[in-house]
Amino acid sequence: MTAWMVRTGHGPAHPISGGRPTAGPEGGTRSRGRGISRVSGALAGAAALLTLAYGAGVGVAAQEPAPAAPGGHGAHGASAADPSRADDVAATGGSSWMRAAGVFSPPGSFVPSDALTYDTRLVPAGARIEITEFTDPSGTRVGTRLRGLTPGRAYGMHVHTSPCGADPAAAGPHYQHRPSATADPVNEVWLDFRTDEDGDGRAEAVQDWNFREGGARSVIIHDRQGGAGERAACFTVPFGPDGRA
Ligand SMILES: [Cu+2]
Repeated sequence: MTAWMVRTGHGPAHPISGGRPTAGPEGGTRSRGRGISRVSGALAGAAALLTLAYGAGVGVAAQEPAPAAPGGHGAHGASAADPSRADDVAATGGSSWMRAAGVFSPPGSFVPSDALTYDTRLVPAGARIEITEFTDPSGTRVGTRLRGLTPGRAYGMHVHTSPCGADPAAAGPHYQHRPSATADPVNEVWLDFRTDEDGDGRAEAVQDWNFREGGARSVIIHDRQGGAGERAACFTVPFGPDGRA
């Protein structure tokens, strides 16, 4: 709990909670009317783009080889280079959709994986992770689904800055929207979850900002919830404003 809401920087005191900041052209003047209708038009265009992006995402997914069926713990997939990975990326206009899936194994395993477990009591070899990212000009939505972890246990998870390595520290610190600012779920992406009786869990985080290109490259699963904890596992994910890194 020590790192919860810790302020590490010395910038202006933004309110931590309170939802989305009132960004936009309204400023001090209360001019409505035309501005609003222009915004509405833009929103309608964005909605059309979202529809296109979703359609494109389905199309890309349909062309991919089917990922290994969930539930087959311990079984390896059939694809060539990295059997744990099945990424789908679709981008249209200002929005994009990305999915990455992995099967955890310890560093140095015979079959290399982008999903590494450093503590097999908490994240057993063969446990599975899926990360989805949807991004458009209004923000970013990151979701995760996990299978085969310890049943009935609380885990912490965040987006980190660097790809995973054999050393748990390789993934670097938390990704922060405002660098060196507050360590909290508004300025960072927190995906804390609790597993059910089968060891499965899920979480979702919605932000009103987008990742910087190449700035967010992994998720870390921690042994406890909140802003800190031991690094139990890591999954390298190509987060990005356009779903690629
Ligand atoms: Cu973390």
